Amino acid sequence: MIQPIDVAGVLSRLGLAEVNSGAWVSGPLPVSGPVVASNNPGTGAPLASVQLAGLAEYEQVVAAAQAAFLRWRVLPAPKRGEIIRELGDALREHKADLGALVSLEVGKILSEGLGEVQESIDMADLAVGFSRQLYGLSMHSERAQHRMFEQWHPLGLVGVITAFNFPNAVWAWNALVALACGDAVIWKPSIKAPLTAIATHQICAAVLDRHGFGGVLGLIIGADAEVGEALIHDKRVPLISATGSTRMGRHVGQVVAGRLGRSLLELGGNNAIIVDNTADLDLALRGILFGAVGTAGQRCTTTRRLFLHADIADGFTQRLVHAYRHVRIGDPLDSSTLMGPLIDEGAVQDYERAVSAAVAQGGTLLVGGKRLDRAGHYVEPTIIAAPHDLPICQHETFAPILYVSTYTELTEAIAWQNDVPQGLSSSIFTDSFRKVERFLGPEGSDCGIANVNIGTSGAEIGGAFGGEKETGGGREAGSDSWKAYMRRQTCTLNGSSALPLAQGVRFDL
Ligand code: UN1
Repeated sequence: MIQPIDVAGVLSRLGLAEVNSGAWVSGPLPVSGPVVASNNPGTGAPLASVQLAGLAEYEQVVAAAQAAFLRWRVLPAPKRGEIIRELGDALREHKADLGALVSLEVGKILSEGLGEVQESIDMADLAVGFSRQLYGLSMHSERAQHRMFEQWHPLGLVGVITAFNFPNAVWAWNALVALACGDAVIWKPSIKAPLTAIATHQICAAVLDRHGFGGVLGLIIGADAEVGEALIHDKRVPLISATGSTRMGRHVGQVVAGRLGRSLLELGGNNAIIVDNTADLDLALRGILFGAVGTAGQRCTTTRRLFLHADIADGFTQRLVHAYRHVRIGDPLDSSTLMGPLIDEGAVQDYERAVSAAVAQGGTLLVGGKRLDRAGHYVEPTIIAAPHDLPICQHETFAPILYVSTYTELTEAIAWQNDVPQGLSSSIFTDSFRKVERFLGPEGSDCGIANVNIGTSGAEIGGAFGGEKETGGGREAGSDSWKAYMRRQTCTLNGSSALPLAQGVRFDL
């Protein structure tokens, strides 16, 4: 069923004009860069445009953030939390329109567009909780009548670089926690999803403005080579949190390390599912479909590799191929669609190149493999039977391509799953407790995320999110990820009338 969506209504209710500024503090700043359209990847038609910001506007955004930070950092954290609660309410109020905009701008199906905004709302709730739980440890001093403890202070300006595929939630993972921690945030979104960023910024900046803290959120949309480089080189920005490709993250990490800044990197994944011969195969089928086909394969957590136990491999592969043939591809706003388009023509070409390379290297195409002959950037979800060591299986292609191999020993499957440069997400389907234990133990999955009887994608925000190796090592969202956005201070207080030195050192005149 196509549900007619009033695109003009969505855009206008979200405060978007035909041409929008690429630089924002409380409101839009005047800009003079080139005007770039944001296209609906499902049709190729432009939704609205953004006029790009340059270095002069970047300086204005930084200056506003610096000034606002000085006041924001001294507002007690629970009071900051009260304002973040209002941010969550504002996102709730605009969830329907913002979710539709996510679908319109990046092509994910509406239920996922809405789910993404829900993820941001959940982050607001979590950040409100954090605002009362920025706990430091206290230690027993080795010296009499001395007291030691750690406390956490706001860090400063946080640069948040986000990718097109989660144009709303990844900002929220970072920004809402950073705000609870007392930081100011400068957001540089992907140039492929600027409208979602502008809409999100306006909703949230209005709340902060109402409380006199407009400048703590800044938005800068411009060329990577210009404003992106300025941001990562900027010593006034102690933390850069970047989500995107490993290539981008390696550059960001090196530049930020070069100025001894802090970076939080959430980069490429190459996630695998192991389906054991003890698995509930119906569950596995559904988990793989969502993991590999959902979001048209454009999540960093997308399932890209599948290891099937030899006992079940043939029959299960047939079922999977059958299911792939029935995936409804089309308009992401049609409620019966399961898979929308890729983001742009470049992504379709990457998909085509990966399919050809896999076949040239010895893989066998089982289903899919072609772009669809229609407007927009649609491709078929694809399964390729591939020996686990095919060179292409080492790479993340941001598209719905699944490489399938067969194993006989779990040890072998775990070794294969770990034998890639990336280390984000992993999962096993099995009803055997012992196999679960092997998968989750120190000799098991080497990823930041390890799941049992659910797929690799769709993580909840309560756990720390991120991965090892070339995934970059950063952790965002839940657990104690907030610590990345603060500076830690160890304090030793002497309440005695003596001055004993630690480690028994004597230094008497
Ligand atoms: C991403 O693709 O960058 O776990 C993030 C998931 C989502 C987040 C994905 N909650 O799939």
